[in-house]
Amino acid sequence: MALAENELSFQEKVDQDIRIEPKDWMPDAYRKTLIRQISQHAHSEIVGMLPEANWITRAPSLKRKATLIAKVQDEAGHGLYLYSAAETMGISREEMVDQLLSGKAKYSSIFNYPTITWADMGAIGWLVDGAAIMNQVPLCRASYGPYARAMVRICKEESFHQRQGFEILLVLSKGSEAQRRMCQDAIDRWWWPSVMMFGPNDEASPHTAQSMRWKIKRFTNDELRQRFIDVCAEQVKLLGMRLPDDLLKWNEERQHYDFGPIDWEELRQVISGNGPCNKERLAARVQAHADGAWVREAAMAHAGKRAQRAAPDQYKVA
Ligand code: BYC
Repeated sequence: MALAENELSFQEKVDQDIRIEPKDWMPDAYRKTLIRQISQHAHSEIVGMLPEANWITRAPSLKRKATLIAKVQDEAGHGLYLYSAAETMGISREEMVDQLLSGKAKYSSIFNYPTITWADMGAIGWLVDGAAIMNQVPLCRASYGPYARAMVRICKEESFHQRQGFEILLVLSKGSEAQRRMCQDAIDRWWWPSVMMFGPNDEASPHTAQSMRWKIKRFTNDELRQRFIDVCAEQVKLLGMRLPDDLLKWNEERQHYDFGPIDWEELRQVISGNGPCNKERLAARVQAHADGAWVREAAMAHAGKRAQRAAPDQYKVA
């Protein structure tokens, strides 16, 4: 009975757009859903550094190198805000990292594709960050306070990344024949994986309906995907390029672009570990974690010394 009352008043708060904060009562399933979504998102930011880091040493100019380094650093920051937001729900950072490194936790499918040419840095910025923004701006209004607040800063930085990526493609699109080909090839390879980033279609999505009731999600996967396609179908014209979809066509009646069928089997394969780079990405994270062990140990030793110095005399160890 007490639980039902709690749940009722929780849902009332959500319905009235009153933010839920860490010390407030919340249903266990709400907590679990948020830990799942926020930690998956954090892992995506961390794994998302890998495909781009691949181009830091090969960026075509010092300016491009500096901007790419800054972008990759931003992604690390996003991962840290998100791990912190998830920690407010009672899970530790170590547990989340363990889940990633053991292959138990998911991260976004998109980061299991290879970055083959410099144009891929542009396509990732324009399409992948573009899809991320479309998905994440509504999360700034998510019902859970620490998540929503983390998303505000993340979205500002992602917008900058998106423009930076578009500008890379714009320069290539005005370049030589070979540069134009490279630009189109990157768009061809990144388009469908970006469309899939929004997740399964609404009928096949197990979490959307409940997450909408809890106002974690404000729009469904398909609604956000459609908005993304509508925006990109116009922006690609500015590049003088095309999206690789022969069925893409403005539908006057729907006031949206129609688009071709999505290869859901490809998404399923990539999510279940069989994408082109899944094994490589996980191996790189496992190696990075092992290489960083001495830093964690040094930080713990330093923190221990500081705590001892700050402790009253009677607690000090000789
Ligand atoms: N990849 O019922 P659904 C970024 C999973 S951007 C892998 O729709 P939900 C970045 C889903 O987790 C990318 N897995 O679930 C950008 C669930 O599995 P579990 C990260 C996916 O949670 C640029 C199952 O499929 N952004 O980081 O309601 C540069 C059923 O799906 C994918 C976020 O994470 C996928 N594409 O909706 C650097 C944003 N799609 O958990 C970095 C926050 C679905 O039952 N997250 N799955 O085993 C969200 O908005 C939602 O979690 C999703 C999925 C829309 C992704």
